[in-house]
Amino acid sequence: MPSNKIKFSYNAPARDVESLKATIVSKLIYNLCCEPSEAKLTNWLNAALYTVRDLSAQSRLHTRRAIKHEKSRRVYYLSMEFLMGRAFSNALIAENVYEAMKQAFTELGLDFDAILNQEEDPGLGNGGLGRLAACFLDSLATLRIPATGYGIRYDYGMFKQEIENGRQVEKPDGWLAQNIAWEYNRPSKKIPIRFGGQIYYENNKCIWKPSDEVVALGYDQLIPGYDNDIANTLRLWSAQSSDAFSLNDFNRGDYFAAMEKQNFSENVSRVLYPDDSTTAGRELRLRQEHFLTSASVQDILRRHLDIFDNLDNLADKVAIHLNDTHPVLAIPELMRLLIDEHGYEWTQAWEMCCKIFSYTNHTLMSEALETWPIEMLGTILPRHLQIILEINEYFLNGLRAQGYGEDLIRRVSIIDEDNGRRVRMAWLAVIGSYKINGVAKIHSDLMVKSIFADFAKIYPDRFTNVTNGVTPRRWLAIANPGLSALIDSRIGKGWRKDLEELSKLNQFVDDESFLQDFQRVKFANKQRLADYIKTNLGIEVNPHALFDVQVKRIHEYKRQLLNVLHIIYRYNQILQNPDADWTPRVFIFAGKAASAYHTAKKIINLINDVANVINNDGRIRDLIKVVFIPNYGVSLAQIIIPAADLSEQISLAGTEASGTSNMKFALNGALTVGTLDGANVEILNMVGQENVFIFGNTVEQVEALRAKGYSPFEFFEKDPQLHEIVQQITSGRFSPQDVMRYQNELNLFSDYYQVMADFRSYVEIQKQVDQHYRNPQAWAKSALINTANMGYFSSDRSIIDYAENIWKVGPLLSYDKEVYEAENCVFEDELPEKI
Ligand code: 26V
Repeated sequence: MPSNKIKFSYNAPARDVESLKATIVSKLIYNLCCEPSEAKLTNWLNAALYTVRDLSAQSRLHTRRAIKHEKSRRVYYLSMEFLMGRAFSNALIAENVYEAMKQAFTELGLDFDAILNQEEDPGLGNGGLGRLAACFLDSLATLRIPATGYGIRYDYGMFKQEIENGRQVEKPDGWLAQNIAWEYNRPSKKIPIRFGGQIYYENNKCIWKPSDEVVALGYDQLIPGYDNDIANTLRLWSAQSSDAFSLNDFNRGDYFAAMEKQNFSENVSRVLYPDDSTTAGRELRLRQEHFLTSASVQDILRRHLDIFDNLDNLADKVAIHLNDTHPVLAIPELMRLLIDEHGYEWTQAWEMCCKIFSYTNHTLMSEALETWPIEMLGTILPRHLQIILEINEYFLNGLRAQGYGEDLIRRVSIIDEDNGRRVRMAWLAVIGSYKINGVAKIHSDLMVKSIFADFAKIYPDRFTNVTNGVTPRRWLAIANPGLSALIDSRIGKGWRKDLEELSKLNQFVDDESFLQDFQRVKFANKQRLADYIKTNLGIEVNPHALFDVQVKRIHEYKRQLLNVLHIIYRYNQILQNPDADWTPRVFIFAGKAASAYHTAKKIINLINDVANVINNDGRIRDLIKVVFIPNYGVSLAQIIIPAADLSEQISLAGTEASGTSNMKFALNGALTVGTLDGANVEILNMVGQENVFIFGNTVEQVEALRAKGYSPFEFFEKDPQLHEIVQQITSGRFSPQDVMRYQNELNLFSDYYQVMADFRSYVEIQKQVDQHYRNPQAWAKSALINTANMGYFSSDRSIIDYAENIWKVGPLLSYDKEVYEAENCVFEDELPEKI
């Protein structure tokens, strides 16, 4: 039968240099309405972003069609944080137009690197957890797995860090002002989010009458897969006040009341919360968590109903992943929607939920485990609290029926009755998820022995491990073009998609000419960082010195303090013994402290004070330089990590769940000095003990010390050099203008993270580091062995593990228009008779 649908065609975006040039200029004129001769670098960046975005948009079209055609099971990754880094360079690499775009700009007479550097990082995360989410999105798209990330489009991300007189100063990060041309505003994706009010019953049915409503607006970013025709989306929600709820005030003529309400509702997506305990229990944070989860779960159901007639097969088609407990309210929210809005019975709804959710735990530290006062939850989300209580009752009754005792029941109840009745979000996550994983082997083992010990007895099959990984595209291909080119020239380009291919480099570990090339690349990266330091801080560092790097959030458990103690030790030793054969070192730090985390900020102050004294002490003759690089973030990491010789991973054993910078450093040929903590343990297994410097107490030793009553004094007393260092710090040797500065503030004398206990073994291992570095060939060999054996730590491997063992999802087939048309699918390039 002849179709009277309207056929259309569209122009596929071109990729050759000539076309790219023309497209960029067209975008500049037609999308940005900008005169080329007057365009600023940011205008050019945006024009180029529009250009490459079109390429990803085409992949997105194909992906959507493939999903509809295949009716695939899909992954939804819910996270309060995504640290995406720059979009431009990543998209260029993924779409395979990096070189062509560079050439296009060169021919236009513009400095390509300067344009790349115009893009600011969206800092929508605190640290490892948010960056992991970004690496996972990259891997999901590259592995062709249909997935959507959901998060919040905070107006203000992580603050900008400045250092004034050695102290951290926080400045707001208004990243939206840059108006980056990468996202799509989706005005049609408005979702109502309700808060407060009352619940009551009518005919045995619970009715929630909320008192507030905000609207969640969706903003999409495309996540292009590397070298394929797939693009997934990251949808970030922004709050807008709801007309429905402010209309009353307007109608009453109370303009200011209406505006006040508007401000209040829009506050929900205003600012990212810091990962410290000072904000624990803040109401706005709870509202944010509900905002993210309610918008996302409603959107997930809408997407499902776009393809299927009803929700009966939801659990077959949807896997929702909870990145830590922050999005756990998605569980009661799905229950609410299934029961109140879609008419499912309670037990039927619960059965579905228990097949849909999975949860990753990212920390064992008790202060990071979220709990909410029951009254607060009941005031803000009365219906959700009621559902949580029903879940709890159902769960506990089940345990009683199985004969579990009241002691255990008290411990595993979602409601903590001992601390003023609080809702334990991690317990809810475990009870509502079919799989729970830790992020490195040691962490997953400790998880089931410590915080989840009771649950591991109840649900022995739920707990598993998925060791973290990092994306080779950003952390090697983009961050380290020199090393990438060298690797390509010897083993080809396949490692970008299969990082295990790096093991082919093992054949060169004794190849002198290769090692020389490898060293040359490292030196160039060190030079690049030295230039950055010179330009931005005015400090001259010697690129021939050993670059000893610790970059990560500033936290007591990560023990930047231990690093400082070693620097002071070295300083004292050089002064006492100036003519010994010292290995020159540049100690590089970067990282932010939560703005209310007093001790962490003191540590930054100490690093800068020590830097000031040592860098200006002529007797040291450049044998030590200490540099604190402000405002650490993804883009800075891309400059620092490839330049490192030594990677400091020195957390107290049992405290760092995994770490991911440890993987990025080793991948870029740095040797690790580290404790047996997190993924360090697995790195050791991969590279062998000759190529990593392990020191310090093990988890068992840490626990034993704590059990017998740990005292740092024992360690000062038996170690005069340590004693002297502590004396120097506390008596103002590094803060002569303010001698009291470090008297009580560093917790040196309580020392919860056992810095003093590991000091001696740290100093001893650092001597081995010096010795190894003195033999450049041996060092280069170790460094290459590190790079060659990091294949396991690709986030592609992590995602394959999640996909196969947790989510049970597979890759999309290739888009094939002819196949679709032959099957008479609805995705022909034609319009329906009526839109
Ligand atoms: C805690 C909190 C507390 C309440 C306010 C908001 C907030 C936001 C973040 C956090 C920290 C979550 C834990 C976390 O970031 N863990 C890190 O996860 C990395 C990825 O798995 C892992 O490599 C690090 O070892 C682990 O510290």
